[in-house]
Amino acid sequence: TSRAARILVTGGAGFIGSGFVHYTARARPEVRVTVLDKLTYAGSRASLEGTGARLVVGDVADPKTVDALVGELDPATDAVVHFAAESHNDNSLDDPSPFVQTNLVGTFTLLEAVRRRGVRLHHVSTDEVYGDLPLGGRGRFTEQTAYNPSSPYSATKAGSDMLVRAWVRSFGVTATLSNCSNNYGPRQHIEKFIPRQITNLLSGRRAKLYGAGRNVRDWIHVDDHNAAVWRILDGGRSGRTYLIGADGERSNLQVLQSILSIMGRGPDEFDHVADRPGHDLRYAIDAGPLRRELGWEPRYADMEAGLADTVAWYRDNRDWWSGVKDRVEDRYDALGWG
Ligand code: NAD
Ligand code: TDX
Repeated sequence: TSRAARILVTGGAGFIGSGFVHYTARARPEVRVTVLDKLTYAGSRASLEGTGARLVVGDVADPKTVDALVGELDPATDAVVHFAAESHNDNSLDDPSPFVQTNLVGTFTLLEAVRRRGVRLHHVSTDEVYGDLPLGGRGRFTEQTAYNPSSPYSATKAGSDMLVRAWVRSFGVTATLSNCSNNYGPRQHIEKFIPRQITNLLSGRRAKLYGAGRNVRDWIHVDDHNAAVWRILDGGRSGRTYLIGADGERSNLQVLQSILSIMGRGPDEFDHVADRPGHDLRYAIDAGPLRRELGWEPRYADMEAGLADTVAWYRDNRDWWSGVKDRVEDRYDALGWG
């Protein structure tokens, strides 16, 4: 009998990576999971509680650590799923340096390890590599859309995607890529839009909307994203890019008003604050090929229900976030926007 497949999950103590580990524990209990995570401000051991995953604290840009962990994997059955990144646009405008180091040098380091060891890689990326779309339009991003990133964050993610594609073509590395729209759900760091507003309201602060709130994001529940990643691991073709999105376009103002309503507040109980410099206007994903070729469908069709679950999670898990709340808000106060 063949032994259970193993996966190495980089960034598995962060928001989406820990969601992936929880999802795997539920849906693929036979898979053995090792997490490689540096436990930056964005990662936490608590996010892996109850999953049975093994956590190795280390840097994806450290070749010795990465080569040893990739070397444990069997090229015939196992894979690396690469979530580790610096992920917050606002932070990248304040100090881009860790973005270049982790997103570019880290992805390079991992690519060299999978190249040496012949192990398959799945690279997790973002729709922000395509830049933004005009407000009010109907166009959507496809795999053919030209890369046009706006921020230091999205530029380093775009560069990491290009490295993966080049390693496939130049060195024959086996790798798939996915570019997903904005995720929401449990265990998202409270610097991000949705959990920031929820925890502001839970801690006696006011919600904060950048500019007029007309910018549009295409929201997807984190479990739908991770179900799609598993579809790609199972059936994706090497060298291909799959766009992941759940037709969840909403303006920031709409999302905020849903949160206010779920939490029993009035629709005007928020502050307009200074806008993010270079703020992308609109993102929208055409996930047709993923649906047709790999048979993926989102389960959280109703964002209101997903948001209500998310509000409940932050209400029930104050210990997970309350210790860092003051620091996150002090940082926003110092930034000059937000
Ligand atoms: P996150 O910031 O919540 O988590 C990132 C994790 O990576 C943290 O646990 C952190 O400790 C770890 N990490 C950072 N630097 C590291 C390093 N040098 N070595 C090892 N670990 C390191 O991010 P997230 O929102 O969960 O995003 C995960 C991935 O998904 C990223 O690649 C991001 O670009 C991508 N993505 C995110 C979204 C979204 O809406 N959040 C959408 C599409 C794609
Ligand atoms: O307090 C806020 N008020 C506000 O109006 C914050 C933190 C954000 N916003 C706005 C900015 C964006 O238009 O909300 C929108 C979402 O902001 P973020 O949560 O910072 O996400 P975004 O910049 O869209 O990027 C996210 O989606 C794509 C993730 O952080 C990225 O990692 C992912 O690649």
